[in-house]
Amino acid sequence: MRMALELASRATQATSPNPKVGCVIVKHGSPIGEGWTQPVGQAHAEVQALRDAAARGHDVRGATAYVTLEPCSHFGRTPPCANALIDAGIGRVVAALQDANPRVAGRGLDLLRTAGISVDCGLLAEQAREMNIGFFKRMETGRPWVRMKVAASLDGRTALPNGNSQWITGLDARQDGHFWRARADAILTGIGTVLADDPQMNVRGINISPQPRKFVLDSNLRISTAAKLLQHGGATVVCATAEIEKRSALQSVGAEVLLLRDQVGRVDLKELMLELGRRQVNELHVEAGAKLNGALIEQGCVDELLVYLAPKLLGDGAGLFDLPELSTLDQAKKLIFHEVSKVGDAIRILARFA
Ligand code: AOF
Ligand code: ZN
Repeated sequence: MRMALELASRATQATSPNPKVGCVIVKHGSPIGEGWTQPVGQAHAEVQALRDAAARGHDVRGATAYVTLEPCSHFGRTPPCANALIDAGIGRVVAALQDANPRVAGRGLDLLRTAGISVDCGLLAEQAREMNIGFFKRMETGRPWVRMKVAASLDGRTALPNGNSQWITGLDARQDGHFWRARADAILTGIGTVLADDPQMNVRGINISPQPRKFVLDSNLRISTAAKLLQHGGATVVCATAEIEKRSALQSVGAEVLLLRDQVGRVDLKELMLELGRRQVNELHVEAGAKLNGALIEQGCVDELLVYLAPKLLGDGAGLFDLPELSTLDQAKKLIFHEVSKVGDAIRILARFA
């Protein structure tokens, strides 16, 4: 199963919104077929592994298939993998965990058992879930897994009091940030960041296709049609205003304008998360300023913080999250440190809301 997980990690971002799955077919203790999920619409991991075994001249009858996700049972963009395994004469299937897709959800394992295949499920389940954490979150809640990236000095400052904020962390941490952007289906930022930094909000230095979709939260449509992040298409401006001239100006440069207004005339953040889920965004990467960061946390929209801390002290200056003032400590937002590591000279913390 560890090998199957390694194979799953070879699947590219082009599989999205499909989960990345790996499959190893083992006979007499040796791997005879290996596969991983192909770009969306193409073969799933199991079919690839069966093809690989055939191409290598192996007979898979009676062999064991280790799969990082329950084999599918439905006719989606491709026919069911469970049937492919049955037809090939596989003797045993070991799956890491059940598929959360309601179209599958145990039916794949049932199909295999009914066909007389011996089935076990649960091996390295946690690792398998982590690999597709966004897919599971979306299937279970209709909303994406939201990862918020921030970079600050050791004393939690993102800028000097005069606003100077360029490159608080070193090159290694910035490159690592692109790795996290690359695994996201979409990147969200706010108009404050766009006006201050004019970011491109794309992935650089890693060869991926397609690029993550870009979303800018801009309640009153203050974004310029010349903003860099609108340049190469794939950007959506999320607003709370119906002003038609501003909207058509943005549309004329290829941007999509999405109106999502709550009762007090602001963008409805929870509704935005549901909309992203409907648009099959599994993982959302947020890079925004303290205001939008704070609002998203306050609305319970954030699952995980990706924090880079540089070994510097800035003293006074802007913080990371604008949150309402608390009066008692038990009101504090609670997280658990999921992973802590060093990236270049920075510390990287992945912290999840408890
Ligand atoms: C598998 N093996 O490698 C993957 C699976 O639209 P389709 O036909 O590509 O099906 C997509 C669904 O199949 C997806 O939502 C998930 O439930 C499952 N993904 N299943 O047996 C795979 N990637
Ligand atoms: Zn399948």
